[in-house]
This record gives sequence, C-alpha cells and structure tokens, in this order.
Amino acid sequence: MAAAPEDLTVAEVRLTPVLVADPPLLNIQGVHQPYTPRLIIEVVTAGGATGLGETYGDTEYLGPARLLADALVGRRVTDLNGLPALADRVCGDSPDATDAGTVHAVATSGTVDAVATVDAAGLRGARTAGKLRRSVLSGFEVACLDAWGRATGLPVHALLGGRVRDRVEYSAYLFYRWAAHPGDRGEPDDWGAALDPAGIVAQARRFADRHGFTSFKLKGGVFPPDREIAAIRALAAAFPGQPLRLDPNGAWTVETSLRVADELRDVLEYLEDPASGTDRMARVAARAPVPLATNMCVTAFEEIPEAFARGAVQVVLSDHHYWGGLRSTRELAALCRTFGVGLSMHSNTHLGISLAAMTQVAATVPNLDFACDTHYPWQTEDVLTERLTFRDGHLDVGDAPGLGVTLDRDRLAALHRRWLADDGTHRSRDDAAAMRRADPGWTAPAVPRW
Ligand code: GKR
Ligand code: MG
Repeated sequence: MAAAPEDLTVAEVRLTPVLVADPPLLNIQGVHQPYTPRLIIEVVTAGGATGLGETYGDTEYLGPARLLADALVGRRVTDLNGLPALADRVCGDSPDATDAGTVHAVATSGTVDAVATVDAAGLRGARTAGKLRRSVLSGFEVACLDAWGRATGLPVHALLGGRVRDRVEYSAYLFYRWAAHPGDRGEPDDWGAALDPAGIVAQARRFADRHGFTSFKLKGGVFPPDREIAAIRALAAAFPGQPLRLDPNGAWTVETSLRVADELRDVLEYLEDPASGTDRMARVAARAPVPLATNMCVTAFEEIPEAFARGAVQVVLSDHHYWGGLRSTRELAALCRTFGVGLSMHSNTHLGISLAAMTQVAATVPNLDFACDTHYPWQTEDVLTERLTFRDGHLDVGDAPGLGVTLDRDRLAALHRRWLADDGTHRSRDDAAAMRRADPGWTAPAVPRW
C-alpha cells in the first residue's frame, strides 16, 4: 500500500555534487577557479515530497554529507531539533580541513577519491571540524524544511514562524576581476575586466541597471589600500548617498584599517573584516569612526562571547551555511538583538537553492539591519527551472510551498557530469592554485598584508 502523502518519514536522500561556472573574481587568496563545487541535497519523504538543500561541495564536505544522509533515512523531516546531535554523532570523527580522509560514495556517482585540498580557508574564518559539520548540516536542515513545506503546502518562512517582511533587500557584490580565466578556461562572459576605479564603477552601474541594487559591497584586499580607497571614492561620486562597504578579508594591519576607516568615514556604511582575528578587530573597533562587520571572526556561537565582550564587531554577517541552518541563524539574530549588535548576511559562490533559503530566513528576522550580499548574479548557471529575479534590488518573499523553487533535473545532471569529468582540479575550491595558473610563483600572502 502506498504511503500517505502526509507521511513525513525520510525515505531517501540523494546527494549530487556539481561544478558551477564561476568568473575570475579576485580576492586576497587568489582568484576564483573557472568552476566551483556545490552539493545539492534532495530529501525524499515516504509521502512523496522532495525537499532541496544546497551547501559547499568541496571534497571534504562530501564524506560527512554521505554519513548524515544515511543516518537521516527513517527519521521525520520535522525532527529538526535532533539534527545537530545526529550530525555530531555520525560525522563526529569526519575529517576536518587539515585532515585528509576517505570520501564516501556519492549516491549518483559512485566512490570518489579523497582530494583533501585545503580551500580558501581564510575567507570563511578559522576552520574546525565542528564548523564543517554545521555547514553540511545546514543543507540538510534546509532540505527537510523544504520537504515539510511542500508536503503541507506551507512556505519555509511559515515553518520558521512567519515572515516579517514581504521582500528582502540585497546589495551588489563588486569584485576586481579579469576579463577571462588564464588560458581562456571556463565559461566566457561579457563583463570584461575591472581592475581600477572606473572598471568598478562600470560594474556597479551594470548591477544597478540590471538588478536595481542600490547598495554596493566591494571585495578588497586585492590591491594596496590606497587603490581600493580610490575605488570606493569613485563609487561614492557615482552613487551619492548610497550605502557602500569594503571587505579586504582581514588584509590590513590595525593602523592601516584605522587609516582606511578614517579616510572613508563619510561614505562607508560599514567596514567588513579590515583586520584578521578578534584581537585586531577589537583594536580597530575601539578607535574606528565606522562600524565593523564580520563574516570571519564571528562564524560560530563559540566565537561570540569574546568578540561581543570586546566590542570587536558591530555587525555580524550571518551565513546560514556556517551557522548550521535557518533556525540557528534566527538564534544568532536573537543574540545580536540582545547585545545591540547589527545583523546582515554575506555569501559565498552559491546557486538559487541557497539564495531561496537565505531569502526565506531573512524574511523572518526582525533585526535584519542591512541589505544582504549575494554572489548569485555572477552565476550564469543554476539547477532551477527558473532563476530568482531581483526587482529594485530585492527578492519577493512568496507563499509557495517550501522554498518555492523547482529543480531542473537536466541542468543538475549536466553540472554533475562536469563534476564527474573533473580530474580533481576543481572539486575543492582553491583560489591560490587558480592564481598560480597566471603567476606560477604566487602564494597567498600572509595577513596582515598591508
Ligand atoms: O567569493 O571571493 C569570494 C569571497 O571573498 C568569499 O569567499 C567570502 O567568504 O564573500 C565572502 C566575504 O564576504 O568575505
Ligand atoms: Mg566578508
């Protein structure tokens, strides 16, 4: 006898690693590779609902993901409070960022060899096995919520307690970039290079015209600070009064951070991770005339007490992948509210499932104080039948069941075939390796760099 549609028991979990085209975006660690890995998670209930989740797809995430997928079968998608303990139990001894390990069979692709490249770790803050586990867990939590919502006809935001806004604002995420990857690898695009203030302003205009963004974040740490100050000044002249942010991913000394903060005090909404580590951030924050934001020194609950006690950050940039999912993002929001710390969201290269998840949780958080940033416009490929569309720099928060997005199986299969065909070069993000294709002697600089 067929199971009743309301049977929310997990019957199957499908994991599909994919490689997604990524442009040559520059940061302190190097340059984005032509393809970046993501993991697509499908949680299928006995009642026939399929929920979607997405998280990092680097090789080191796949082993823990397989373990958690197997352990989820037979549990209910509503059992979300039990998920963290389950992940700790089944993935507890999984490899962390510095420890190579066996990658377990991936449902649709057989066994893969371990390629334990340490990726651009610095850009995601200090790496621990616990954080890796929470990033894996986040994709499963989202997939469970999506399945639950689809089975019951409720949007994910309703399962989180309901939305407090009808649309979520995003900012344009500007990058210094090359016109093409070295050797013309990867998928071509028509953005051209952006390596100076004029190039950054042109990029911002295109983002504004195409998506209606009115706030702008520039990824810094690529050029000496004065060059990046000039780019922010050029943006301020081109978009007077509009919110601007600069994020050098911890590239600067305390003194340099203070000088940049002072020079841009009249135009910056906040300065993002000017210096690396809680201690340096606290020393900058003590004297800086602008608020400091972070997605590097506060990326987990255990990092909050010291950072908040020392006043090291005025804005935490949540990322539901780091924080273990949508419900723990709401817990983070409550802590930020309690301590008078602002909240926003940053992103890493991601697809539409993650963007839909970001939007659902952002819609439920009362104290979302700033526009969220997203890489999504840089991704020309997706695994959805319909891409999410920004209007006036916002995404509408709909009432469609679950996340409100539909998987395009052909696209998923095509991006998975690319992953299968890859020799391991792109299966873990490695911006330094990508940079070495252009400059064989290049190594990611130690921080502080300037
Ligand atoms: O994609 O190059 C990038 C970013 O630098 C990303 O890795 C960071 O994690 O966007 C993130 C940030 O705000 O630091
Ligand atoms: Mg950042």
